[in-house]
This record gives sequence, structure tokens and C-alpha cells, in this order.
Amino acid sequence: MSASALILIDIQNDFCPEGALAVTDGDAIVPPINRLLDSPGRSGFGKVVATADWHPLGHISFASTHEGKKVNDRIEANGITQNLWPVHCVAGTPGADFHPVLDIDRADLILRKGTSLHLDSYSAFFENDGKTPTGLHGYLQTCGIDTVFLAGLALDWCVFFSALDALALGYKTTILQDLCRPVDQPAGFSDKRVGELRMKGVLVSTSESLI
Ligand code: VGL
Ligand code: ZN
Repeated sequence: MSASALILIDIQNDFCPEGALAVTDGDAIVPPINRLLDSPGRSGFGKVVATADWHPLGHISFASTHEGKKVNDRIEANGITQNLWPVHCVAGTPGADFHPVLDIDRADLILRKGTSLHLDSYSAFFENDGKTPTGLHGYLQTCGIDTVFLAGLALDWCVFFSALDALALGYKTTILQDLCRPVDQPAGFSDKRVGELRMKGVLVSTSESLI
């Protein structure tokens, strides 16, 4: 028996237009995701998981945390390269809320990540040290899930690293590309990331294949 989960990555106000770390057309994925959640039998997903980027003030990923650094600079901290971002998804702020139109009530599990002050977490499975678990793998295993479909923001960061980890953990992993949007800085970066995913064995598909 195979069971699948839909994992919705970081569909939060700060990643949508007008947000602190706005992804172009980030909000455009919300209506088709709602339609997918509404489709008969929820398209057969055993579980729906929604993640939220959820940072404390002064988080390591914020450029403003590091004197003399600016957005898009990189720092090395504890042997990990950290990209620096604008202040975003601060725990408990409106920017960290899910997009208001997202049908979040359909989620079985809401998982917060990036909650450690000194360690970021792009992936829904492991923090950026590559080994501190978020607990998602245990949840999915306990529920008998062996197949995951990923959608959300941003394709070339949190969706990308979540897909890589899912694959490495042994899940059959598919990205629903029409239900993702990238940061894509510099232009073309996202295509490179998607190419890397394909090469490693992640399937790249669209929501049409499910409905
Ligand atoms: C993300 C940058 C910083 C994401 C989160 O959700 O893709 N990107 N924090
Ligand atoms: Zn973040």
C-alpha cells in the first residue's frame, strides 16, 4: 500500500506580493491549491501538511542581525553558509500568517520551521545543519506515507531543499511546479535548481496530473 501527502511550503503573507520577502505572483498559487484540496477525495492525499517559516526577532537569516551586512550577502556561521534576507516571517506577526485565502483548515498538520535563533531551516525536514530534524519525517512515517507532493514558496529555496531531503529520506518525491513560485535571483537560478532536482530523481509535474 502506498499513501501520499501533499506538503504546502510557506504560503505566508511575507512571501506574497507586498510582503517582506515578496515572491513574484506568490499569491497566484493559492486558488489552484484550494481547488486541489477541494477536488474529490482531496486527490487521494492521505495527509496534507502546511509549513510556516517562523523566525524569532534577531534571527540569523536576517541581514539586520549582522552589523555591516546587507540583504543577499552571505555569512559563514558554524560552518554553514547563510544567505541574508530581509526581516521576514517573524513569529506571531501578520507577515508570518498563512495567505488569508489559503484553505488552511484542510491541513492535517501545521509545522513551524526556522524557529531556532542561530540556525535557519529551509527544508521542512531538517534544519540547515542537515541533521536537526523538524519532526516531519517521523510524522509521515508514523502515518505510513511513502510518497510526497510539494507545492509552495519559494520554489528555489524552501521547496527545493524540502524536495532534496524528501528524496534522500526515501520518499517518492514530486514537485507540482505550477503550484510553486521562485525568488529566482539572479534570473535563471530557479531553472538551475529545478534541473538539479530532476537530475537527482525528483519528479517535476503539474497539478493537472492529479485532478
Ligand atoms: C524562504 C528564504 C528565507 C522560503 C524562507 O520559504 O523559500 N526563503 N526563508
Ligand atoms: Zn526564512
